[in-house]
Amino acid sequence: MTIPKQSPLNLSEAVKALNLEPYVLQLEVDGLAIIPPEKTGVDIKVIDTAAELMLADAENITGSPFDINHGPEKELEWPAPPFGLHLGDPKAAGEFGEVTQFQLQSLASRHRVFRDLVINPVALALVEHTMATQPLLSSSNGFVKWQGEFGYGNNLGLHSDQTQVPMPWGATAFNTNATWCLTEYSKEDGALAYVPGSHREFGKPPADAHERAVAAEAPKGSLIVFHGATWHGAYARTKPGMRLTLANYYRHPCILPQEDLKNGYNPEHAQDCHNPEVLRQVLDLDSPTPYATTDNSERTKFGMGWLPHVKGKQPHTIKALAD
Ligand SMILES: O=C(O)CCC(=O)C(=O)O
Ligand SMILES: [Fe+2]
Repeated sequence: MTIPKQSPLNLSEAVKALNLEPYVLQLEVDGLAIIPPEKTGVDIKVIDTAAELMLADAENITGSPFDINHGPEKELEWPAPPFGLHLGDPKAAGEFGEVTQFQLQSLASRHRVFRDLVINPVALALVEHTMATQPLLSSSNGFVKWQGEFGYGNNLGLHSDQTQVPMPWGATAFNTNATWCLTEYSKEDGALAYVPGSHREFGKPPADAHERAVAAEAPKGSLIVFHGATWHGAYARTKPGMRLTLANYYRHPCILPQEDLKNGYNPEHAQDCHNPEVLRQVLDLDSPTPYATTDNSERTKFGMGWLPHVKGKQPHTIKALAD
């Protein structure tokens, strides 16, 4: 039998070299794989540093210090209903109690530690497997969560991340999430909820999908990779302390990014990581599209192809076509 080139059954050299076959199997069967800390190649000190950096960022943004064993030290108020997984239900925040979660965005711009996790070879190899092509980064967000009834409601906020992609979906993921657990990650800690095998249902979760959900429990430092079609949400945190995760969210090249990395990324940051060449590729900084049309002089340099000019002369700057 010849396996088609695009088939996810093809194992890449990276998957083989890193001995990731068991996690590929989990991804294929369950749509989600949990990679334990000793297999990620990331020292636990790096995980602790990432957690500290996230807490410092959380304090910067809210004005309240955060204690990993308790949560925010000051009372927080929310100027607007929080953006969450119960979109379309503005009453939800009130219904599910005091809000005990928010998101930190653009972490790959904030510190080298986050960038190094974006290009972690284990994460990239597994994400690449789900997409059967080289993945690009869509966004890099931190989830900051502490004890409270606030969750995503009875249905656990189950959703697929690639919901905006038109159906029919196939085996190839359009988005894949690689979440780093920066703290212990049990159901009581407020872990991710997911429905094993749901990526093979190729669609949105039905109303009773939560009955089949299980917790993605994992020790601190683990990496959880899941296919964009896998139904997932999260459990509320029922014990004291904080749950911190770094959710690095990747995209197939045919999908738009959530963060405008191409135009917004500081090129100096792209150099400041363990492999600048790979980071530039994953951030898609050097691709010819989308090209800018506002600065005419740039068009001669960065067009889709080369533009000819009169032999021996400098290229003309392209002028506006008509005034
Ligand atoms: O951890 C959570 O609360 C949900 C995470 C989620 O839906 C995501 O990262 O796509
Ligand atoms: Fe999600």
